[in-house]
Amino acid sequence: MSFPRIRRSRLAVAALAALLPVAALTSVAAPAATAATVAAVPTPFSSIVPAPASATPASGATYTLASGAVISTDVPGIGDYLAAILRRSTGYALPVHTPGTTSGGISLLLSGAPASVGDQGYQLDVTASGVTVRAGKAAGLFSGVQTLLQLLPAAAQGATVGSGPWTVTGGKIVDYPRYAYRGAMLDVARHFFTVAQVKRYIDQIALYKVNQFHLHLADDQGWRIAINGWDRLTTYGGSTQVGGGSGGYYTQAQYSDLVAYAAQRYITVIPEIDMPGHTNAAEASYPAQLTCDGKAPPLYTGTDVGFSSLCTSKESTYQFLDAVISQLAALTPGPYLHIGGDEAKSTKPADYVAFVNRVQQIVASHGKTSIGWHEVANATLLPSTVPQFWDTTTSNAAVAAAAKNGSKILMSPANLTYLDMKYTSSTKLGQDWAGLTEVKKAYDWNPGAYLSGVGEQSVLGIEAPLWTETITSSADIEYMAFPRLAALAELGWSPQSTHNWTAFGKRLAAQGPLWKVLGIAYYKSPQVSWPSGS
Ligand code: TNX
Repeated sequence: MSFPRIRRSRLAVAALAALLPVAALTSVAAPAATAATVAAVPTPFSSIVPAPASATPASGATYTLASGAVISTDVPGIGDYLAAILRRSTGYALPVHTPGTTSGGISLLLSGAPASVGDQGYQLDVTASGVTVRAGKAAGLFSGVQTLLQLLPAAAQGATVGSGPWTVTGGKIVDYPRYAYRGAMLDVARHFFTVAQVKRYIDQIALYKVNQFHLHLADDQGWRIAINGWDRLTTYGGSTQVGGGSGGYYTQAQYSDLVAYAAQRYITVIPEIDMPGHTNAAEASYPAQLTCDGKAPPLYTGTDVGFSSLCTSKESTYQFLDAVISQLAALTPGPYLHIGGDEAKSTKPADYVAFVNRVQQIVASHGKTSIGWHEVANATLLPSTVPQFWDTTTSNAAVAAAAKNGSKILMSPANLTYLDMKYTSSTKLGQDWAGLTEVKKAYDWNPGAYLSGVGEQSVLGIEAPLWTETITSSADIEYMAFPRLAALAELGWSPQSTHNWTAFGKRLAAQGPLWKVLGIAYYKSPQVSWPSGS
């Protein structure tokens, strides 16, 4: 088939791919598409990822963004965010105003939403005259904007001006999350990623209403965040990575910039300093304070785990941790600091328990709540401390006891949520110690009924970690994260009643054209019927 007018624009072709029925794209004899054909097939509500709590299309009604449209908003930052995306792709001026001065166009309002949407949900109404998103809080408004963006043609998120029309399915959506915490983790310790690379990933996770971004900032291979008064952590401890490259680190100003960038997308950053194991880089930098024998181990560029431990019996270890934790707390507006705690195979069990008990207190003394990998449940947890379950089993006595004691549990079973697991045995990147994880497997489980003794009410949410022993570029990140991150984001947001692989597979397929437009190097899982051209 031929699209003479737009033949040279890959973005425009991708936009058409998003909108045309699959048959039209696969059949050689299909007639050339016209603007009218395109406009007749706006993205249906059934394509939205994560699936909304409720969505009612109004048959026949659509809204088409006009060149003179105005964005009216109670939250200027969200209006500006949406306008910046749509100005690039539509070429329209899209001025952003406070509400009340105009009608029609796009309205983003902090009034009139039903109470059922809570702090993170929204209501979206699309009529022929305009689009209105209503929410109780700005976070909900931002989620509603993501839904609106998905309902527009994929080219609406493109980097260059497309031809439109920019048409949205009419109807009403009332939507809110199943879990308050929907997270993604990036390991910047095994391989370092620049601020620009991290921002790119933050932009991508925001598309799917992920609202927590966990940064794994220190491990055996590198320390990646500047701590005042402890310069060697970064200048020496941050100077390498897996494979022996030059590593890197964030200044505190760069970290704050990431926190602010995430906050503009209603994403909370959770910094992790892994301890008492996974600490070779710190020990190599400050052996007198942090190792029991005072000797510096060499920097480490391999991928083994479990060989390092802070000296839990030295007071200087806790003075160091107080400096690290107080500075991270001051830089981090969110409530959580992650204290690691996994695979401390070189720490005696009794020392581990005493260490975790004490570190929890240090975190609390700086006004923050601890998250730790689930081994921390072997210590005496504060009820506010959140164990993050990462094992491949479906029962864990210590985690069940923590839940019984009032702790909320964060669910990251490695066999289902680890984005560094290979999809199939022939996946070039990644590991397979927790199994192979195709997208259907990542989707097909129920976080609220998975771990014995940890029911729906005990689940804080779900997180998808991406460990980076084998991951070195944004394309690598994207290949491992997409499409699985979208599946996990849906598990965190959508009601269990929407859970259905067949329907989800279709929703996922509808993301292909968007990922193409955004240049996301996703894995084209054969379990999904991706539209041709996407
Ligand atoms: C286990 S899971 C680890 C990480 C590795 C990961 C690789 C967990 C809390 N620890 O140190 O990077 O496996 O998949």
